Amino acid sequence: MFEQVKLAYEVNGLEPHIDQLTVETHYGKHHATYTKTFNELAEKAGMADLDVEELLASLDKVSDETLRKGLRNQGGGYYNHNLYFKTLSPNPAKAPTGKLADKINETFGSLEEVIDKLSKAAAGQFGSGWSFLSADKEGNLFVTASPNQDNPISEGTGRIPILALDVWEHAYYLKYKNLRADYIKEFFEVLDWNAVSALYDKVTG
Ligand code: MN3
Repeated sequence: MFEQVKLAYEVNGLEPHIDQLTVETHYGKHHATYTKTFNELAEKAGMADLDVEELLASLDKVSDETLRKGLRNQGGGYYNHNLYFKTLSPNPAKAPTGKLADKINETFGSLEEVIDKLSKAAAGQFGSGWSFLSADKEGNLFVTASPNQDNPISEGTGRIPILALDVWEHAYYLKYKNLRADYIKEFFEVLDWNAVSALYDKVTG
């Protein structure tokens, strides 16, 4: 059974940056539905016992095309939203620490620069999708964007996302309407870099 991550804050905890109705709808409806449907499909595919990252990395083993697409979309939706909601916080650390802080400076020059790259990737994603900061096992960092519910795992890169910025309209339209760039800016006001740093440490051992 793949569990939807529990929110570590109240549904209004991210106000005013991300509003209560958006969290209620996004987490309580969209994410909940991805979770439910993904569990059904994983069961059907006989993959319910796999780790979710392992499952998303082995979609090419699913021969039924409809099932494979379903797992990619629903499993990606389940996974990406777990990452999104667990790295947001009402009291976020505004900068990374330890190994991640060093690697960001080495790779991008500064925290401001990686935020700018992630923001541009998110703003430039045509239609629904995400931007990600991901890491490989050697600790290298990558900023990318993906359409739909794809991510660096289901795209077969072998990289693990540690930061996920949702730019589907359901993530911002209730408050920000067409102003995606405004939402992107506010996302970073509630992004907890401690959580991202911890994920980086986990990926890189
Ligand atoms: Mn979403």
